[in-house]
Amino acid sequence: MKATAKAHTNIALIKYWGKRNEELILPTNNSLSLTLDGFYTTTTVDFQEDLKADSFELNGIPEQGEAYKRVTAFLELVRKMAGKEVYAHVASDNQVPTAAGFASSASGFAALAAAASKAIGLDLDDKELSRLTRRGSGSSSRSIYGGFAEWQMGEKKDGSDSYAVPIADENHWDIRMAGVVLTSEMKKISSRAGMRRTVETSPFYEGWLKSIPEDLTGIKEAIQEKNFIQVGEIAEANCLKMHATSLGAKPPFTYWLDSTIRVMRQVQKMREQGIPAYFTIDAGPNVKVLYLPEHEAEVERMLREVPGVTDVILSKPGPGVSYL
Ligand code: 2P0
Repeated sequence: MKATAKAHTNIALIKYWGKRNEELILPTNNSLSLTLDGFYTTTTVDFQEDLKADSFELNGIPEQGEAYKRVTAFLELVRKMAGKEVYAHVASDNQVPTAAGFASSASGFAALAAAASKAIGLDLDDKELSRLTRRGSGSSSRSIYGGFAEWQMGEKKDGSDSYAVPIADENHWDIRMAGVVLTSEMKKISSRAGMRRTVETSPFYEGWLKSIPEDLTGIKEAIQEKNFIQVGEIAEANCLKMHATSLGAKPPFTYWLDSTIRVMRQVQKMREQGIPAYFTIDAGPNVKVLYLPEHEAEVERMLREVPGVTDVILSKPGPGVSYL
């Protein structure tokens, strides 16, 4: 009863920012992301009849705190699904620079869901796997697929229609993303807490939600047509709207640093110089920049000259979940 799976992280171009059900992790809107090559988690799950409890090792180090709790709570769901009372050794190897603001929970839970479900004898298809991994972390539902994927929020109370679907795989279009590292400090407000406060208190939240359907239609059309400017304009505006909701929260907050704004300005300067590039920012200060391969050298050079930038990590579209 042992299996190993590998999943890559993803970055949302249309953001997930709020839940309608916290326990089932059901979102308030559809989101759409790009899965990235190079940043992934490989996880082995080994269920053994003689174990008295689960154990979790991350990059060779045994984990006991919050990370362990989330893993074991997730394994509990898998056990219930399979109708088996058996514990597991879980070993994860994380090739995700979390300091760069690349979410490791997306690749982490997608790899765990795939390995655990296979090891315990459940034979899940991609849709079922996406629905399961969603319970670990919402954004991981999109990491089941390579390239572009959309997490459909669904309508049902039990979450049975809330899972991701593929939009275009990693071979559809060679679009690039640079992760711009500004700080490796842990953020003060987790994305979970930040989205909760925003949903509960921000008067801008309603406007954010209203604007999503048009962004989704536009970006899906642009992805199919490989219209880079349309993808970039929609993604950048969607990110700014998400961050605007937090400024309206009570108490207000922002994930941005002064250097975050400097990078945003530098991306605008690239466009003024004829280089099509657009930014997106998640629940943290670091910035991701979308660009095309022919502009890679110039984009990297211009990002590295911004004061406060400590590293720039370049990536291509990556594949969906796989078994090793
Ligand atoms: C996203 N983020 O769509 C958005 C944009 C952050 C900003 O998904 O509570 O770690 O585990 O479901 O998936 C981060 O939230 O949250 C996130 P949970 P998750 O990528």
